[in-house]
Amino acid sequence: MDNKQIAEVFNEIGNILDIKGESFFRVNAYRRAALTVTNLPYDLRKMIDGAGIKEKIPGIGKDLEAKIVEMIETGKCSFVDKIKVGFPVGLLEILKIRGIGPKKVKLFYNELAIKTIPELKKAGEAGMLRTLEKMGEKSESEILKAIDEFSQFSSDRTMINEAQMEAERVIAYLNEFKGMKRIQFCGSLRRRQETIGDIDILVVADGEGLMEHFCSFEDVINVIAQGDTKSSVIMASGIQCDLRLVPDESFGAAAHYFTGSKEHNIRMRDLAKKKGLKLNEYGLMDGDKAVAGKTEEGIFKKLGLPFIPPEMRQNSGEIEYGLKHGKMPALVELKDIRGDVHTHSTYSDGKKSIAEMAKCFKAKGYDYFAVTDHSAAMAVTGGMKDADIRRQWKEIDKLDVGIKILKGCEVDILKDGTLDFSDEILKELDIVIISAHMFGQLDSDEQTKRLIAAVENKYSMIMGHPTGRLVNKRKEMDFNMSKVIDACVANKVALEINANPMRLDLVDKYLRMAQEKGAKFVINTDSHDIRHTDFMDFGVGVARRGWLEAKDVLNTKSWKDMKAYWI
Ligand code: DGT
Ligand code: CA
Ligand code: CA
Ligand code: ZN
Repeated sequence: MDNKQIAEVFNEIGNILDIKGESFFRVNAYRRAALTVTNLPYDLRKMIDGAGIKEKIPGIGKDLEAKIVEMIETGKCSFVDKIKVGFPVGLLEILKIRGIGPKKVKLFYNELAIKTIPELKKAGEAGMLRTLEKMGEKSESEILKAIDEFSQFSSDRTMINEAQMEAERVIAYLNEFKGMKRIQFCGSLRRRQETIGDIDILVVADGEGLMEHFCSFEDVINVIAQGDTKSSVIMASGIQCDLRLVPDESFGAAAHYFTGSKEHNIRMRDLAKKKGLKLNEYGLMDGDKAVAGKTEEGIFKKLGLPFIPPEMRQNSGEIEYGLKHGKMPALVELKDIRGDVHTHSTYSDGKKSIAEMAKCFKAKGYDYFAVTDHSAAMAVTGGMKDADIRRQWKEIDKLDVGIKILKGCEVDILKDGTLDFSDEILKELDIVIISAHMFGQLDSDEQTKRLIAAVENKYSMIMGHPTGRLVNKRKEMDFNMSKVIDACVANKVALEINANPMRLDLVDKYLRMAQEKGAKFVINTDSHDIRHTDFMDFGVGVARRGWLEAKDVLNTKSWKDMKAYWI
């Protein structure tokens, strides 16, 4: 088990004990341990020896340490198995529903014998939840809504950053195989889709022993199939990984086929057919003879197409575009990005000081970055009041770290569309991001009006994570996107592509809509810690899926040129 899985077990123990009514201290010890393990900067698996964990971890006593060692050595935790005996595990599922904590789970179980989500739904629909203590019609209908949301989102698709990390680990391991010649990950991961069903890896190698090597990777917990040219495994993280071994002369054809999307492949096959050829994963065939297949470029070329970047392969007009223009748009690349203008510091809910963030962005080679902490309405984040942000300006003025630090804020859009800082503050700022974090439930008309009012504020510069959706967790707010984009264009408010894998907001379909309307964009990581600063690449991937070029993205420019958009 890795750190994340160990933390999950500790959380699960905390939840079970909590529902069972154990003392706060005992419950909390496990929850805190989960948090500690999650935040460890090293892999616990590398830290154990015969005597236990090599380094003392604050807050982890003998008992918890023994559990960690057991989990790493056996992949199991006998304590959690023990307390699960006779415990209705459906209760843990109910806990995953937004707004339901252990207290409510206990209440529903004790009063109505509810053990599963379907039972909870039935009770809600029958109007039985509202009869319970501290519940009412409103909380009942909110629970029903949350159940709906949950069933819609309880997908087994993995977030792109987790899939990427896993793919990199597998690829590093495969590279240890001595006959390895070429490796390429394909599928939805190469197309930079926001969520990934499974990881597809393609290799060219002297194949003897390759599949044994792959299937004996320490992270593999289940081998679904092991063949000579194809194997499928389940990793400890739960992600499936498919490996295919192909001959070098078919590598391009296979890479194209397994990159997909399926819809793109089907159109490409039709195109080949019209030319009297056959396209499959072995090559572009004229009868028995391959006329292309070693490279993807070769296949596209023979079909009269320029190289189509993987992110565009969605059969959403890319083939028609290529045939018509003979070249594809020059999509924005990570190396075009010159700064990150949505970041947080300890002035609100960021984990690092401005100086630490500055050092990190400087090391990335950026020309500038903006500190954009939350405004006061986001009290849960320790949002800033006037005095706080003025204090922040003084600190920024004093810092001399060799990178331009822009004074900014992520100001909340209040319910009526006004902003959560006065004009006196806003007019002093280099970067004003307007974000809706609250009132996501307004109806579409009211929400549209509210957002447009905020966009029309003369100090607004960037609309942060415009839809508010959270990947696999929360759907987007209900509003008229087309009208809001029109307002952004008219008022010169750039649209953010929030690169945090949890958000990835806006996504391709809106980006293309907005680009057509003449909007400008900014790709930001919304970093709350150093490790988030690497999310930029995921944002760039989404921008490329939306066909954006460097000229559409303001933070590919120098600060001087970027600023000109708002003047
Ligand atoms: P995922 O894994 O659900 O996130 O999405 P993909 O696109 O990675 O799909 P996957 O892993 O099932 O298959 C990888 C690629 O293989 C897919 O993008 C296109 C190709 N492929 C799979 N099945 C078919 C098929 O029935 N017809 C065609 N033309 N291509 C297919
Ligand atoms: Ca896949
Ligand atoms: Ca697959
Ligand atoms: Zn933010």
